[in-house]
Amino acid sequence: MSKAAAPAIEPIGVANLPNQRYKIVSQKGATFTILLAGESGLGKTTFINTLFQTLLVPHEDNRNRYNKPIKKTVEISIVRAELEEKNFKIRLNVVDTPGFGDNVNNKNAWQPIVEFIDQQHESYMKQESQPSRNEIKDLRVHACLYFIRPTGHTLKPLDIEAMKRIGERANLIPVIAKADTLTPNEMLEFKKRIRAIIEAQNIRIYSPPIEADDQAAAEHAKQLIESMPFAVIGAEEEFEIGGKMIKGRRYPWGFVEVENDQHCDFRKLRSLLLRTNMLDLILSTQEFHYENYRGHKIKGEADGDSKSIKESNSNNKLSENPEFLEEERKLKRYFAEQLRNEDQRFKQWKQNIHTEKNRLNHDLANLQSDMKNLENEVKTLQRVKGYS
Ligand SMILES: Nc1nc2c(ncn2[C@@H]2O[C@H](COP(=O)(O)OP(=O)(O)OP(=O)(O)O)[C@@H](O)[C@H]2O)c(=O)[nH]1
Ligand SMILES: [Mg+2]
Repeated sequence: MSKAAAPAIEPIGVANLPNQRYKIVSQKGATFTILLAGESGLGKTTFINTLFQTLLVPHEDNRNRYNKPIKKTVEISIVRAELEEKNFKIRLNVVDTPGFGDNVNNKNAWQPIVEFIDQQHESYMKQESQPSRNEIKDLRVHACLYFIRPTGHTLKPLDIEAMKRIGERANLIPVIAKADTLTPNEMLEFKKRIRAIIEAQNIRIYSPPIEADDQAAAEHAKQLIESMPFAVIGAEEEFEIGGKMIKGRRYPWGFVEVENDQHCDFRKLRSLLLRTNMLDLILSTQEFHYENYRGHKIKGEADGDSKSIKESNSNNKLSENPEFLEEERKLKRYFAEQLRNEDQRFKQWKQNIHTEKNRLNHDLANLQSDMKNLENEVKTLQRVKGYS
């Protein structure tokens, strides 16, 4: 965790915040937390440095920074800064996470991120129920930027799963990384495909509200919605072009500018995060995602423990699983067959006993008849010998 001072060189627009639609005027300002998620090496750390280059993460030595590769993020790290413009203060937290993709099995790579989001809701809920609530530490995630690899094809199952889970818990903002690696047409097609998947898979993403009574704001919101998922370029280097220092990436075929709307959506995303929608992101986190978590938690506690709820959910899911249903059918068939065999065996046994009984009865009758004959013989002999 590091703390960075904020030497504001040029205003980034937080002074506009009190004019945003919710117009919360607060002496204390606001706390705003952004979390970065997605595969490893997509430029998450670079992006955040690009977004706040002059404000948030000053590099120890810029000359070295540009010569050596950026270090891989290996653990969740939180960078904090205070921004202040025209007396409006923002306590900013940026949560950088290690990208997934290095493991052989990435199945649950999103787990630490989801846990982090839940833990922050949990911690806020606990602090809220304390008698003194002056010093609440709030790290609830207001915006999660999810970085998508610019393949130009489709979303990976891992992305779909991760985005689903994050979208249920926080304001999810999908971002296409390294936009400079796709042509404008490829980018348009890729965006269309991603939007279709997001809709088909019911992934909940953040959508800027459209203000009916403010036409300019409504127009801007529409533009933002149409641009999603935002295509971004991260670059920490500045080049002198026409006497101006411009942030971008230089290639043998040309120069791509971070802040050029023809090249990428960086400016739109920055506007959404820091100018036009910061307060909406904060309030929707409080009113929707946090309340949702709190509601589930309280309901879970009232119904027993949350584990038993999870278990019953997973049981319900099991009974809908086709593999499980097939297995169940097989077992039923096996038991029915066993029952039929046993029944047959019992009938045969009963039949055998019946036959045996008949045989014994028959033998008994024979013995009785033999006995009768012998008795008669004895009587005849006694008569002959004159005993009677
Ligand atoms: N072409 C291109 N390269 C980029 C862009 N952004 C970052 N990179 C490069 O991609 C590499 C990885 O960038 P990082 O910012 O470390 O990526 P990360 O997502 O933080 O990676 P992890 O920390 O491993 O999760 C670096 O060499 C960057 O210079 C971009 O917009 N376009
Ligand atoms: Mg990183």
